[in-house]
Amino acid sequence: MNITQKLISSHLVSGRMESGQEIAISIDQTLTQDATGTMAYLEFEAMGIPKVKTKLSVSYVDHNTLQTGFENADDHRFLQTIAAKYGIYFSRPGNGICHQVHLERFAKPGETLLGSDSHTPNAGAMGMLAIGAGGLSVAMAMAGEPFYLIMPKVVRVNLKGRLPKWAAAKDIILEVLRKLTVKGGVGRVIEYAGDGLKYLTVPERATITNMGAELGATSSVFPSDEQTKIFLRAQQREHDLMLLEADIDASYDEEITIRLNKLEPLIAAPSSPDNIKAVRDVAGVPVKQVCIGSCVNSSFMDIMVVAKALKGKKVHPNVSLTISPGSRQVLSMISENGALTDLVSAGARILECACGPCIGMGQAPPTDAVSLRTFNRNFHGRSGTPNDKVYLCSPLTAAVSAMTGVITDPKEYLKGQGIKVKLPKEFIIDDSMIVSPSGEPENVVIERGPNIKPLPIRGELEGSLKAKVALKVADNITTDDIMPAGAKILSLRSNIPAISEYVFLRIDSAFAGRAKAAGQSVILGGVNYGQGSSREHAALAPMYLGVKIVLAKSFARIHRDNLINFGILPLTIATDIYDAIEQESEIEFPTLAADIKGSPDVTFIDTKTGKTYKASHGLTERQTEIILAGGLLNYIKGKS
Ligand code: MIC
Ligand code: SF4
Repeated sequence: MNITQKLISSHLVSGRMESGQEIAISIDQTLTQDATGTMAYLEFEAMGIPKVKTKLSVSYVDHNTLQTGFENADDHRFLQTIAAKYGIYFSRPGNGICHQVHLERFAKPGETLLGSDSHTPNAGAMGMLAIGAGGLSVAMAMAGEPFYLIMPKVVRVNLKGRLPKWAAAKDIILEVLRKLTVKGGVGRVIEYAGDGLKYLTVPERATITNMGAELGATSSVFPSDEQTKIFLRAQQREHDLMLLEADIDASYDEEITIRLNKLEPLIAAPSSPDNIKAVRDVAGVPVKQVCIGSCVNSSFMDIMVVAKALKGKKVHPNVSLTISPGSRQVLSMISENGALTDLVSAGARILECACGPCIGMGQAPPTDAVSLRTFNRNFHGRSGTPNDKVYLCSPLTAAVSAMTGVITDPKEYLKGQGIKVKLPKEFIIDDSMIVSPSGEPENVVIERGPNIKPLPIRGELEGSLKAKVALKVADNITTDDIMPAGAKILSLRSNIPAISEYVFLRIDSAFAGRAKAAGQSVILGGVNYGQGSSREHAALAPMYLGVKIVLAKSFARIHRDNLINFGILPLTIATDIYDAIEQESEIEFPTLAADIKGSPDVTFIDTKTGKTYKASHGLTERQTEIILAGGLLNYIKGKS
């Protein structure tokens, strides 16, 4: 067996391990972050279970840390008190970004992790099966229910040889993105193998598994080996080690090879993580902002590379350089070893250990300016500036460009040399900002601010439906397009009526009003609809506005699950149907519920032309029942 098969078979609850089949796996650990967490815990609370049933559940606060009003601060209190009551560890704001902290302190080889954040596969760096999902799926896992997914295909990525000094783990994943694109990982787990593995430390591996999310992959995984042992030992967690490797005769569905010694510094140009170019091909482009950090490149080693590059030098006067260390552990280490002073002396602006600019919480770049970021996503407008020009690259490329003021190839700048940082023998261990669950849960009072509104729930699926296409969109629509984040909107994550006003804001600011007025509507999408984040708000808020069905050429995995969980029917259509239907077309589904029950296709009619079309629902039996019930919560209630 390969590693993925080993991890799945040791957690298999139901189904056959054949790609394309629905399987259910047991979940050992869960993680949530604050932007998805409030909903996930409201959902968990509604299930009426006294304590989480997982081996470990952790609630992080890292997204909404600006606190421009009372909303976020209230949410943090809610999260802390509900964690204390239900047996969940609480990582306080300031302790770091969920994926970085989880890797440092909790990830465990051989186990499964379900997180309400799309970059949860970060922990796959340590031989874990780590999957991102919507908050409701995570709430179900906390309630002890298995997680349902389609048995993925397994892609073996052979890493051969050793990275040159000027290239980094980020360049490896950018190369994978160049080869596979943002939809190349859909329905797949990306499993890393080859002789190049032995040189890659766990934090470097995490850079690679983290951005597997940008491939649309179900997860990404590395073996648990000598490097895992070294990392766990340095984190004083060697007792968590379990070695896990693929069998020598393991088979894979697909295979690609990357020769690490041939890799050069790469960069994702605006505005998609798969718009990959060689850094030398865009060298010389003026840069006004450089942001280092985010869950993909904020480890101690990442920040040390930057500090070493900047030591004794200055940031270019036209560049604003920000640094967000991934965790309090990273910040403590760079302050103790003096690297923080080097960064500050060079002119870096030090931000808190949080997602920050990655999710548009401050540091929106100037108009028409290039922003160079070590992050994982550069979707249009995500930075907070309309028509932004965000490039994604390695910390080394970012650091040298911050000094020159133009995009700069580190190989060139360092004259064929590089900057490598070794994994420390010991990390500073201080878990005092991780609060353990209360020993007296019955005495914990859950604090709820006025921003926390109850979860809207829809009724059963309509027997028939006539509705207008409220919006027609192109391929690769992201959940940032559907439900934008950023400083203004993110604080409303616990308030669906309020946040729903912003649905599709950047694509069509009249959408929310139009959909609400229509009462019921349909969205027409292209390929890979809903790629990107796991935010279930991208399903919940449209559902609140009356969206009943999304017709698209194809869907991203997490978003499709979220649509089903909240009772919006995802239907797949052929390109000619997409072309034939317009925004404002009125379409009728005369036998909607009956079609779902009895056939793989749903019939619908364009009322203007009278033409009849077929769309396929691809729902499993379980999903069919959920959709008929009007969503997962109704379905569970109906069963109990
Ligand atoms: C993101 O990177 O888009 C986020 C913000 O971390 C999301 C979660 C969210 O929207 O709260 C994700 O990746 O799942
Ligand atoms: Fe936070 Fe950005 Fe990572 Fe999402 S991608 S978890 S916003 S740092």
